[in-house]
Amino acid sequence: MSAEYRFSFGPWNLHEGADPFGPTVRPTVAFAEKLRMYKQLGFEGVQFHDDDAVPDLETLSAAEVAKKAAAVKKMLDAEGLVAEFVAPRLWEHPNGIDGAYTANDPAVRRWAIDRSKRAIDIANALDTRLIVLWLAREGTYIRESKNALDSHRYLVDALNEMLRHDPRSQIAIESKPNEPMDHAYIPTVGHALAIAHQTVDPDRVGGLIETAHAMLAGLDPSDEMAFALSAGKLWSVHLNDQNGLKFDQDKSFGAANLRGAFNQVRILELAKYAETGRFIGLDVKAMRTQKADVAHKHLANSRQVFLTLVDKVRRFPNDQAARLIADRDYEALELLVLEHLMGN
Ligand code: 3MF
Ligand code: MG
Repeated sequence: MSAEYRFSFGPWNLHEGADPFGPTVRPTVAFAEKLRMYKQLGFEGVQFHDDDAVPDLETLSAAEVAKKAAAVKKMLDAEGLVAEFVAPRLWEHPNGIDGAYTANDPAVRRWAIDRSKRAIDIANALDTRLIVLWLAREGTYIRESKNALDSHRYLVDALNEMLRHDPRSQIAIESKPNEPMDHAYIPTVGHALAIAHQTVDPDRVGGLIETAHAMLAGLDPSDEMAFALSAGKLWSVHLNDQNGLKFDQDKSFGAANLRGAFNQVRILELAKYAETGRFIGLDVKAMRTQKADVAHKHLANSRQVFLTLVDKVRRFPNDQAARLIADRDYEALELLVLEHLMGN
């Protein structure tokens, strides 16, 4: 019996369809309504930004934040859902305009760490140990605006303060090479794991790999996953897809590169990721053209593609492949893979 995969997504994946060139095209779905949709779509894990869980948390006292987070925990319980992680959303606040942990202004760096500690407290109230750091604006638009040596030291300082704030929390860094910045400081999971080893507790710092982010770095997402898995450090994924080097598209899983999706599922299967109990997160956006009543299909579809590919991996003709590998006949192996994916 193989373990079952557990699926998650963030409430931001049910969205109004705004993009940098046009306004919203769908009404807002209330948070409680979104939670009701999770189970129907086949998901049990909820990924949170700190302010998805507690809106306007900066204007509230610690006691008020705790109270609101406890109320969200009750909502999750009522729907049979669990929180997977909490991520401090530092990039939308005016303080974080030029970076948060790596801002030049020490007062901003202090703010960023204090807010991250609050995110950890919210995670505890939601009964999850996992904190995700997408380091959105930790980078530069122009190199000369920051001292990158200092920036890396600031990142380690911030991680250390978070690790010390709660000795049980685990921090997964979601690497991404660019967007919104020209260059981000932790572009790949290799950078994330290297910085983990400069902290006071390397065992509690790992990675979250997003398909599109790996592709934007010109890397194969399945190899990025394998690197983290080989170190026991793949603590979540944001599966989606990306059609070449352009803006971060967050397309449905497998929609642009089915073979790439197959290889991501293959590596997760080879590593027995399901047995770790970690979630398969989908970070996918509905197309802007999608009408409101069907603006959730990208989530169920991505999950379905994942499960179909699990089946494809499990039914792959491994004996035939082993013979071709022994013969080093990779042209024949390639055809075997393609025919398997095409259904032959
Ligand atoms: C940005 C992302 C983000 C993060 C999310 C959680 C909108 O490219 O992928 O999703 O995953 O903020 O940290
Ligand atoms: Mg993501």
